[in-house]
Amino acid sequence: MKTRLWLLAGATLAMALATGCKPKGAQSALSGDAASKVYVAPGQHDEFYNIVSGGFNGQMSVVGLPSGRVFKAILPVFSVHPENGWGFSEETKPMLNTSHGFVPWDDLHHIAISTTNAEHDARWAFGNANNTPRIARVDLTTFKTVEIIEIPNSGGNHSSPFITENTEYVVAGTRFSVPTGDDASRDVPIDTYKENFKGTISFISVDKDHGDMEIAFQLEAPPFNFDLARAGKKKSHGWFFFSTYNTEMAHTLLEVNASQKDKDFIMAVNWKKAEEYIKQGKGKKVKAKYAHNKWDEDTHMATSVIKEEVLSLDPRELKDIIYFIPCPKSPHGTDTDPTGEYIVGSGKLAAIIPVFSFTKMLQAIENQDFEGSVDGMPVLRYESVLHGEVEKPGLGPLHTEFDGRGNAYTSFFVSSEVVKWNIETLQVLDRVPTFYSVGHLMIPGGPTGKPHGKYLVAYNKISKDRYLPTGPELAHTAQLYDISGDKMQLLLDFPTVGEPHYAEAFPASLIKDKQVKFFPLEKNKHPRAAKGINDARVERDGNKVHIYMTTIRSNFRPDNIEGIRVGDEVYFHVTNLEQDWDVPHGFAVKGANTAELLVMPGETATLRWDPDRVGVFPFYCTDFCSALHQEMQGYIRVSPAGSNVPLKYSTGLTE
Ligand code: K7E
Ligand code: CUA
Repeated sequence: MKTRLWLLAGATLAMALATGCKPKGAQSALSGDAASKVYVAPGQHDEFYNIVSGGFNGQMSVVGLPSGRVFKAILPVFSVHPENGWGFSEETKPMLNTSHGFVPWDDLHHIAISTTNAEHDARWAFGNANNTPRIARVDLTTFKTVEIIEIPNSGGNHSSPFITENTEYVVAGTRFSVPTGDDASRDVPIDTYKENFKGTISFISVDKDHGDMEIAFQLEAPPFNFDLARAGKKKSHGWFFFSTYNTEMAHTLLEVNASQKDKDFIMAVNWKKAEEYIKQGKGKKVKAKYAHNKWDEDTHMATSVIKEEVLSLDPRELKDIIYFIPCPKSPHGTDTDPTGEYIVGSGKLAAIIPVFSFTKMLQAIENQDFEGSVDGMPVLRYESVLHGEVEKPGLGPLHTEFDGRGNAYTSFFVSSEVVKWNIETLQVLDRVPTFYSVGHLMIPGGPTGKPHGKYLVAYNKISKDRYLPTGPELAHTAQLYDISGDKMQLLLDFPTVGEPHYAEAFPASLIKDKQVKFFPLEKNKHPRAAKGINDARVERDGNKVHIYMTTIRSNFRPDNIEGIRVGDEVYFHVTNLEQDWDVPHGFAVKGANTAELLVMPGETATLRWDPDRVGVFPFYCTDFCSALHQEMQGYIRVSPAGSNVPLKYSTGLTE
């Protein structure tokens, strides 16, 4: 009977988890002065840049706060983008290379903005690929993805990318444990999970000056699911905290089998200790195949290198790297407060929010106050590490952000609300409904040591009735709250692009005067650049034809091309000669099986075109670049295979 009751309760909870509860009074939550607080007058700029993950669109978007205006709906990262040729041009294809070959899509959940001394410096935005594990780095002076590194020995790169306080490392924890190392390509039965599967945590170093990433080391870990993470900061600098679920180590029907235990763990990692072991030569190199792709802003090209090994540390042998903190129950987010003292666990199925104390954790380690071990790694006693529990906070806690004034804000998926509570006293101070089923929260600077506690954005999973409907799929949604006073106040709903999970925002002043306006032509080292109209030409090399083409308002050179044959591989190498801000030219040719190119001033980009039939094909500029944009066009003539029509090209010579 007990079991049946439990099952029933389980089913109700499961239903609530799946659908969310709908808060009452959906329409009446807005107060009178809200509009003026989000109004940014025409010609004025927003106070914050908000970089938002696109979830299953594999991209990021760039939003202004408080207005909610979208500046860049799509910043391609792990997906192709026909609008500008990302993943279609010859130069960008290597960015999407992996050990599995070209992978033109992924699922991007988390953004990490680079920090120095635990404050945003906003040089780079990092994003994770969940499905085929990768981490990308976006340069925030060009808003372009400049590096992608694949993560080997990982499956479901969800606990990623989270960064240390000086961006020493970006971490990547595997969500799915998998056979790793030499076993990675072994044919093992799934029900040998406990023996053959492993978790891994990758620490990826980031070059202080240029941002270049390398996998510094991987930690082996038990075959749990690693969900989210946060670095320690300030007093807890040198530590990292990972939430885990499925410490039951189930491999099927996790919905039930991974919800058995009363507590899972937050895994505390002493990465400074790991560094010491590496210095002592205690890491071992293991086989691991992964791609490392970099963009070069001088050649305007990406290169992809396949690497073959990583440095691995086994914390079962190397003591004092890993400790487990018991955490109720199937925690999703784990977040560290701005002082670095408090570690908040959000158990999706827990009725309380546990807050752990870093000081107490160190004490418990020192006193060997353990209640057990996992594979020889100590499990600390819950009560010894606990600062306290927030009582009756809500249902289904997911993520916590901080305002820098001693308050925490936790999202509740099931009860669809944001709850504000005091970190010291653990008292609930305020709660507001979200519409509906909130996932991540975002306060500008919220995960850093210096939050700008003025606004909070709730990224909601379901928008239901909030917008005009658009068929079976409705807009995803964000909601902006004013959190500057005692009570939170809803200011604005705005629809979002893709399915946002996490986002980070920082003061616009950090980067707005550092934007690259154009690429200097004299620095263009692209081997097929045409750096002036006199360099424009066409060359044949067997069946390959290279067209060195220039663009400037408002013509292509050359714009008449003849002597191309069916079966040729034609490469349009388009150099944009403009040296001014915001004058891209587009290039599109009829029948191309790829996309257009959108070439920035001073840049060279290449489109491959395989003419499959005889005829004359127009090409044209796609970006309305001047009053004579519509005149920016040309023709390419394709003759039969084997024809002896001579190669000929011109601009304006035949009139
Ligand atoms: Cu959506 Cu961060 Cu993937 Cu929670 S995760 S919501
Ligand atoms: Cu160039 Cu339109």
